[in-house]
Amino acid sequence: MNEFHKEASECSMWTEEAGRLIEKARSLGISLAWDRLEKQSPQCNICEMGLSCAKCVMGPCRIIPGLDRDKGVCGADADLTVARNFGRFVAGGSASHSDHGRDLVEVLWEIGEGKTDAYAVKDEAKLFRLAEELGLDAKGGVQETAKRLAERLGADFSSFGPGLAFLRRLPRARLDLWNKLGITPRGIDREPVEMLHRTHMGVDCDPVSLCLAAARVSLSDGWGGSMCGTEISDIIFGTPKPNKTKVNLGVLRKDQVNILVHGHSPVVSEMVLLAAADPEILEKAREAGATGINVCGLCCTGNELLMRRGIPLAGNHMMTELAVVTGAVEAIIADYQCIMPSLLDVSRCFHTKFISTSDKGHFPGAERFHFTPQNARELARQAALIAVLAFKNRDQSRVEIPVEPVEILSGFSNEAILEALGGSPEPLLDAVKKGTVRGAVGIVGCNNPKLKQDHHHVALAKELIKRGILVLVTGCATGAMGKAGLLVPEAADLASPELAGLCRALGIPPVLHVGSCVDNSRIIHLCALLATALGVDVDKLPVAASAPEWYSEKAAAIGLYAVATGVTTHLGLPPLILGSPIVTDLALNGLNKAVGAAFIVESDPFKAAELLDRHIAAKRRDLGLAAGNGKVAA
Ligand code: MSK
Repeated sequence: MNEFHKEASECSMWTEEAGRLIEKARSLGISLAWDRLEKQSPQCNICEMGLSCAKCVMGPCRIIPGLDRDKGVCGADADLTVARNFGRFVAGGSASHSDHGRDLVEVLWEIGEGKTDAYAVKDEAKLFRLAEELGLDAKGGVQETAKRLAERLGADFSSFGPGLAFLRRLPRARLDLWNKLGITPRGIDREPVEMLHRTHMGVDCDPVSLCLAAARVSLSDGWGGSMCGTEISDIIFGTPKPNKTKVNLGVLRKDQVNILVHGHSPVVSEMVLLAAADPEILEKAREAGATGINVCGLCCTGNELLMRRGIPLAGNHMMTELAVVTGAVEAIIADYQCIMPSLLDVSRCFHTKFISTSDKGHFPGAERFHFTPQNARELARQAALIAVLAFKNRDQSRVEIPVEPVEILSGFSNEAILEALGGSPEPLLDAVKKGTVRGAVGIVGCNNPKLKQDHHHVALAKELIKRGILVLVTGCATGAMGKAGLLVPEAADLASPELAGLCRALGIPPVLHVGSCVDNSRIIHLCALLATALGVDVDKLPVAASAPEWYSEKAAAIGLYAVATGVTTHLGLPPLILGSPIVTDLALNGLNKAVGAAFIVESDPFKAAELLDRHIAAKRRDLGLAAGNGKVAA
């Protein structure tokens, strides 16, 4: 055991299930993310500060203020270099979410055109509701309305459309503020492209202007691409309703063909689910010696299936390599985003087949299928058959499934939350006014090998519910909360007496699973609904967001669109901006003056809970509400 591993073990860097499999991987000589992090350490602190620039070949430059290297070759100083880098970082995250949203718009359009028999509209009521909300003619049939809606939302990707359709969901005051600041997003594709242009050498040289443009980019994601992804996924695959399922690696079956769907989009995974239930393929699985086919999820593709179908979630981001190390996985069927390239290497150490399905996501060495709405059914069958054949090569003596699964309750779409509350936001607002619910925090995002695994998510959530603050959870935070037993109604025992009473009356957990990465759009939509019902702007609400273990460009985009929408956001790790006093001050303070919300950076989850509690207490005071019960911040 080397020093890094020793230290990590001593302070329990990993969850119990991870620890056992890390030992197994190490004994097999398999390199995991933690090992690679160690080899990369110490990481370059110039890059960590956001002060390196490789955007042209006069460089690369490293800005080291005070060491006579305070400007790059082009003359960019620390503030400009950091702002340019941050702008591109946010553009990367926004483009990823929005391109995912585009895929859903295109599938809806194919349905509308009658060009696919693999996909159909499952939630017709939501289709018509959304069409009406957006002012479309919804008097035609399902197919015609699907096409109209797809074309309307498709226009939002262009610069020449009528303006982002979902902006009408915002309180007027927020929209006026964005217009005043010049950050109202104009087109879903336009904003990230413009950011790439602005950050080319010799375009936007003002760090503040670049940061405001980054906010506009992120808003094109939250109120554009991501919201399209969420809403259309609901229409095509069904709006989630509360359902019971299970999480952790214990959901893998020793006696069955295990298929893990990984990535973000429900488009492929829903077809895999159908293929796994095909009697012909099930028969082939039995012939191979298995008792059935077990489809489970990883990361946000997992969250999509969990929310809508109750499909078990095998693991979050930092569990993906370890899922293969169980030796029980026949195939990983991957779409895009957050899929570590190392999964190919780990899969090669076992009998696991790695199947890529997106024309955008190439993984050298993978079995490669290019799914389209036309061939999706057939390719999903072929992928399932590959998994079935791989079962014959499984060495059962190498299988180690380290834990028993844990039950969770999932499926809390906004529709489901409002239905549980009687159909309108009023009962939730009443509970907030009375202090039964002191406020709400959305805990979102990833795992990061730099942090003690899952600990920051779980500790923060426990502290918040104890203080009477409802928690909404998305993305990879879900696996952490589920494993800790926070996603079942019984977790009410850990909440303040008032919040516990409400949860027991409604039969819901104090930590509600609301979806995948793109489904953070549900949270900002709910905030807008509550603010409108209360007659205030979003920044006046006793709410906040947190990404305690984030790692990705997408998480930065989510954090920034939350803040720009008026939701103060905690980060467990700082973005790569600390090399710029201007950008750092803007993120932590200046944005408060501009948009009424800012970032809080705090790596200790207990201190973070205290800070978020104080923020919520202040918002309650400003609204003239009593402090509310639970452990109240001074
Ligand atoms: S998958 S962006 S690790 S939440 Fe959405 Fe998880 Fe973060 Fe990827």
